[in-house]
Amino acid sequence: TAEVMSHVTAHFGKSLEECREESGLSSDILEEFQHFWSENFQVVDRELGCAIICMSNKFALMHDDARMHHVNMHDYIKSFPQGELLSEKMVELIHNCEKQFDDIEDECNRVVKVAACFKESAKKDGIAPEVAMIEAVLEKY
Ligand code: BOM
Repeated sequence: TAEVMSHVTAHFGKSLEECREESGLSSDILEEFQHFWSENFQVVDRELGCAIICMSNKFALMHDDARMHHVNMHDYIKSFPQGELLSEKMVELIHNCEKQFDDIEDECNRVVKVAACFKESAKKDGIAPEVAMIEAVLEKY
């Protein structure tokens, strides 16, 4: 659900600042991670892909090849309130996106494509949060 996704995003997004330098993601591109879900934010920059890899590594959500770790992602999402309502769906959406971009060799470029696909799939499924929903739960993490 969008509500659960707002919690996951709020928590995951807290790791952005730790990853900014090594990923080269400037604040001009993405100031705060919750804007990822904004209608007018375009998920296109390679540096965002690098940042998502760095952030995922803080929680062991990826394998060494920058593909999703299914079990750890499932457990991570389940750790949020009502997370069991979202975990299977989210793993499925991300995995379907990974399959579409499997041929891209550069990991940062591949991950940003997967993330853009995930954002669109989540919107179609009605599980994309509004930025305001994320801001409402930021203080919990
Ligand atoms: O093959 C790459 C797998 C990683 C994909 C991660 C896509 C989602 C990243 C951007 C959105 C984040 C929102 C919530 C937290 C997800 C863990």
